[in-house]
Amino acid sequence: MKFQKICVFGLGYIGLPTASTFATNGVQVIGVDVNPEVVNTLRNGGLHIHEPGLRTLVQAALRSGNLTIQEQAAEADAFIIAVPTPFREDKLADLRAVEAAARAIAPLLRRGNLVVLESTSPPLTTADRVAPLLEASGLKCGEDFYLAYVPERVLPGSILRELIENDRVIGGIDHPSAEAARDLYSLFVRGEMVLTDATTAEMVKLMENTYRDVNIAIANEFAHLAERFGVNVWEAIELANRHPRVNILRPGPGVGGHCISVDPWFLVEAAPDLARLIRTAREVNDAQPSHVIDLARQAFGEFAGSRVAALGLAYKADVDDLRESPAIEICHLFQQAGAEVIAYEPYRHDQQVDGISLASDLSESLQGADLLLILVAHQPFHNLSPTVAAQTMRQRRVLDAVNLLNRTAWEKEGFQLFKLGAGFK
Ligand code: SAJ
Repeated sequence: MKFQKICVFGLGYIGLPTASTFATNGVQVIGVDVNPEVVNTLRNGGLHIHEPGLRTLVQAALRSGNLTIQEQAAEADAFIIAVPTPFREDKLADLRAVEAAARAIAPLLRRGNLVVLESTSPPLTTADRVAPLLEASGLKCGEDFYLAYVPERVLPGSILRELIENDRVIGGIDHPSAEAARDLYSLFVRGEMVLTDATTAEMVKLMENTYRDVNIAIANEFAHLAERFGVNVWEAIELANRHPRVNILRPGPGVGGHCISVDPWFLVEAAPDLARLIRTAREVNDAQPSHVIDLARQAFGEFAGSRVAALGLAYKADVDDLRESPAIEICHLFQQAGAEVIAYEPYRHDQQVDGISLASDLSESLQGADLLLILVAHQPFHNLSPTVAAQTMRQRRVLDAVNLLNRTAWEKEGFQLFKLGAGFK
């Protein structure tokens, strides 16, 4: 099947790189976003998100004349839905953006078109929620138009490379739909494309992220056990990982982001009676921020009236994404304990984030601090100097939640260094 013009809904971390990559591969792309600020920023040559290499790619796509950005969708050969599927307060999937996109596509749909859902969704969303909305057009799914679920699997921080190189799971509502979607993605994907049905593809996506969540949960639980038994978990993991079939992940301040901290709930929601381990893993990881403040109390006592410098607010190293960030939750917990928190996030230039003051540089956040919290292992923190910190801070106390700091160097400068999963060891 040939695609000359496609329409991509949602210009976020997935939709924008996808739209731009199609455009730089010769396809005419209409990038649609309901947020007028996003549309304006992109049209004016700006970028509303940080991802290595993305600026250059978007500029190339715009310069080629193949990418246009607008608030309204238009007729096309294929439609890709790459909008967010967050969860609500009650942990149920919020499919409103997916449904709104499907409703917007219906009046534009023509015989022979392809519709692809990329957004992570609970099992059966494509068949039971998206197909009926598209069929409001009067066209029949499978007979008049193709429909497929093709999950994105790219790792924030490496999106541009993984978009092209990763294998893709292509789930068709029927086999011709899977083949049509394969034809579309073969325009730029170099990984293998494996065809299956839509519900299997939905399940595969959720399994991938749930698998990672459960593995991080066990790493976090190992950290708790190590803290109790006076063991350094980082050393223990390194030793255990010498086993040829063991690969334990890293404990940390918690699991954030819009994927791994959210997606497993879609399985819990779909089958609460079956997803017991998955729910427990979510609970273990969600409890990490309060574990961090408990550790800080255990190490250094109460915080009322103290000044706390928090390094990193993003959900993981070297991204600017703050969604579901455990670091933000930890800052709030310190504030609730009466501390004044000054955070520094090198990838953001806001003055405040969710009621947390942001320093404009590292030394401003360290100024007069009684405690230094290392919450994210961003590259710019790797060379953090204990000598400078010792001169700037009021008290030499540090809690490292990500095993970033060299104990010997910091202790040499008179710091009390407490590490998650290792204590003062
Ligand atoms: N984390 C740990 N310990 C680890 C690894 C990660 O605590 O050993 C934490 C991170 O700090 C972060 C969270 O987990 O807070 C998630 O980070 P991540 O790098 O594991 O994953 P994401 O959310 O950035 O991207 C994931 C990826 N999924 C898998 O690796 C199975 C990516 O391939 C998906 O495309 C993405 O979710 C998505 O969009 O679903």
